[in-house]
Amino acid sequence: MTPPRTYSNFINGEWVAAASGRTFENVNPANRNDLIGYFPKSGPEDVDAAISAAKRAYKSWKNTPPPKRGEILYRAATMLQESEERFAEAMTREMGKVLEEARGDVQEAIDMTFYMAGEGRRLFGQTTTSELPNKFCMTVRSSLGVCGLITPWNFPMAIPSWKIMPALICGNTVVLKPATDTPLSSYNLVQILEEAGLPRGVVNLVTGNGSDVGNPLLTHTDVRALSFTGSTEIGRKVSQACAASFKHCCLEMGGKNVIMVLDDANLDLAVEGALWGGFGTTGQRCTATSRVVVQNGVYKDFVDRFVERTRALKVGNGLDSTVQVGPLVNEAQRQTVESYVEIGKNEGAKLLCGGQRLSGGEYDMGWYYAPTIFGECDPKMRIAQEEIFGPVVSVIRCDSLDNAIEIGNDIAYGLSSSLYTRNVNSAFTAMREMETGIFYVNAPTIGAETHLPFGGTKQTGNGHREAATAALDFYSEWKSIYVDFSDKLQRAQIDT
Ligand code: UN1
Repeated sequence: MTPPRTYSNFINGEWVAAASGRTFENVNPANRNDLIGYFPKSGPEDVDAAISAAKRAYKSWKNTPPPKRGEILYRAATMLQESEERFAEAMTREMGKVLEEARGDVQEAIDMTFYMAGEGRRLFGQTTTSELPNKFCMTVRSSLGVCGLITPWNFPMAIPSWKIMPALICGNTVVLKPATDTPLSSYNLVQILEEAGLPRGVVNLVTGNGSDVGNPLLTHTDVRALSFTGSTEIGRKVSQACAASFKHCCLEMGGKNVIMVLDDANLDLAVEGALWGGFGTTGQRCTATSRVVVQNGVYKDFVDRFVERTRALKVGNGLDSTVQVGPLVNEAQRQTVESYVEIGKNEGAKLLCGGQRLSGGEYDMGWYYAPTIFGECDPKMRIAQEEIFGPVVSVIRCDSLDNAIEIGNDIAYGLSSSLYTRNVNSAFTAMREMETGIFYVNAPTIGAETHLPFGGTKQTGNGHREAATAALDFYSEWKSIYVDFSDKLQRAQIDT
C-alpha cells in the first residue's frame, strides 16, 4: 500500500494547495483503514482563480489550430495507455470497482481521447448554396469559452474524459470539479494532460464539495457552459442555477434501466446479461440494469437461474482478481441500498437473495452489501421506479412484448433498455418503441462505446448527448457565414 500523500489542485499550470490550506481524506471503500491521500478542500476563491486562469488561456487556445490541439490529445492518449495498469489500480483503490472494470474505465478514457484527437482534423461544418448569385454560404463551429465540468465517482476517469476531451478539441478551456470520493483518478488524468504539453490554464482541477466548489462554478458569469453528471435531484438545481446566466447546460442524470426477456430468448444469455448489467460495478452505473421484465413462460426458469448465479458471485476487494463484485463507494450509498431493501420488503416484493450487509473478516473493513434480487415486483413499487444505484435488481412479470414495452417505458427515466429475443420483428418493434437514449438487443443495458452518442430522455437528460460527434454539438456553437462576391448589395428574400 502506498502511504497517504497530500495532493494539489491544478490551477494556471501550477500544482497548488487550496487557498485555505484545508484538505479532505480519500479512503478506500474496500478497507476504511487504507487512507489514499489528502486532497484540497477548496472554496470559491480557488474556483475564481481557476476560472480566471481558464479565461486567460482561452484567448490563445481558441485560435490554436485544432489539429495541433489534437496532437496534444493524441500524445495524452498514448501516455494513458502506458499508465493504464497503474491508473486502474489507483481507481479500484479509491472507488472499489473490480480491477478488470477499472481497466475498462481507463480504457474508455483512452478511447475518448483518441477519438477527440481525431476530431481535430475534422470538426466538420457544412458548405451550402445561396438563394442569391455569386454568394457562398458555410457553417463553422465556434468555441464557447470556459467550461465547468462536474463529474461523479462511478466512472472516475471515463466521465471526466467524456467532458474534457470534446471541450478541448472544440477550443474551450475547462475547470474540472471531480466527486470527493474519487479525486485521484481526475488528478491522474489532468497530470497526463499537463505532461502531454497542454498550455497552462487550459485545464484546471479544483477538488472539494458541491457547495464550496460546485456552486461557484454554476453561478460564475465567466463560465459559459456547464456539464454535469449525477443525480436528477442535483441536476435540476444545476439547470436552474445555469439558467440565471444562460449557460449552456448538459445534464446526464438518473436511470432505471430495464432488460426485457421474452419467452423466445436465449435464457442463458439473458441470465448472463442480467448478472453483468445488474451487479457489474456493484450496480453503481447510470446504465445499470435495475429492472428485469420477464415473460410468464420463462419467468420461473429465468429467476431460478438468475438467483443461483447471483448467490455464487464473489464479493470482496476489487484488487483480488477472483472477486466479481466490489464494495459500495461509501457508507451513505450502502445506507441508501439498505433503506430501499426495507422499502421493497414493506411493499411486498419477494426477497430472493441478498438483502443484507456482508460481515465478518475483510467485510467488516469496507462498505459491502450482498447482491440482492427481488421477485414478483409490481411495476409501480418504489423499488421498481426509483434509482437505487446499488446491487439491487427488481424482477417483474409480463405477458407479452407489448406489455414488456409498456412496463419498460412507464418510468420517469430514459437512459438505457434492452430486449432478449430471437425474433427480429420483436427486436425492431422494441427498438422503435422504447423511450430510451440507448437500446440493446441481446445485450445488457451497460456497455456504451465512445463513438456513439450517450445520454437519455425524460428525467435522465435535457436533450444533449455526450460522446461521439454529438458531444461537439454541446461544446461548440454554429456560426453561419455568408460571403458575397457579387460586388453589389444583394438583399435576401427581396431580390428574387
Ligand atoms: C455511467 O454509468 O455513468 O455504458 C456511465 C456503460 C459505460 C458508461 C457508463 N460505458 O455502462
